[in-house]
Amino acid sequence: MLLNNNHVAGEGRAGSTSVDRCVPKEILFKFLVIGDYGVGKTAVVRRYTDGRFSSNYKITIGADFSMRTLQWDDCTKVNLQLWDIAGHERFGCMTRVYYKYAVGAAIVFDLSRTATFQSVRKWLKDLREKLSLADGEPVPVVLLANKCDIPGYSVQPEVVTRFCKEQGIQAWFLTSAKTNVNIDRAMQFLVERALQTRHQEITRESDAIQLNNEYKEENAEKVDICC
Ligand SMILES: Nc1nc2c(ncn2[C@@H]2O[C@H](COP(=O)(O)OP(=O)(O)OP(=O)(O)O)[C@@H](O)[C@H]2O)c(=O)[nH]1
Ligand SMILES: [Mg+2]
Repeated sequence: MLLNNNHVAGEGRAGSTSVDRCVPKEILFKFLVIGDYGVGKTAVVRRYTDGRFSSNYKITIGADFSMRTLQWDDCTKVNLQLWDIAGHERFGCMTRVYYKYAVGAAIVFDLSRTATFQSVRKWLKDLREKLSLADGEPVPVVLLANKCDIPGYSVQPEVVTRFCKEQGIQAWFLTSAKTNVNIDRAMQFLVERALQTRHQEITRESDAIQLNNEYKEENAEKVDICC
């Protein structure tokens, strides 16, 4: 699927008319999908990766992963690896292993079960304790308030917004895996954030290499050649 290019300002595009000048790149992002059992993580991943929904609940054991490839812009292909982590407590001890190398996370809660919103704090804490980016910064997180198709939910939007602000969660979306509401938007947001972070890291690394080279050149001049 070709996503809207407007969403990737500054991400290595050589300009809208200079397709021939861009360097084609293929990026792999590992994203986590976490949250309490039964909130709809598997349903969200399935909706996003193969456009289907099933109302049968089949508990996830350990973790599953699915892929989706996005032709992000003329130069960039993004391969998304979505890790659907079991929400049941008995699998909690394995999360450190599953979190490794992830560069983004979607935390899901079920709007029809308030307790699953209260658990978001616990999932976020677990995530931040066990995972950070190479530079030590926290990974981008998006919050999915799922099952918005079920009427009469009691979690108030302003409460979620305040919570996200307090906790440094970049965005949240009302979603429904069942009726396909905002699943693509939420994942697109996470890809944008991951691309921005990657871009900043590359810029920092190339600055460091340049500084290092300048330092070497400076010192090379100072070396006395004897004999
Ligand atoms: N109405 C409605 N039901 C949903 C939605 N998303 C998931 N469900 C249902 O909720 C139940 C649990 O969904 P799962 O995706 O299996 O939940 P999970 O978070 O993966 O659960 P674990 O694997 O145990 O951690 C299933 O019966 C789904 O059909 C939704 O957006 N709306
Ligand atoms: Mg599951």
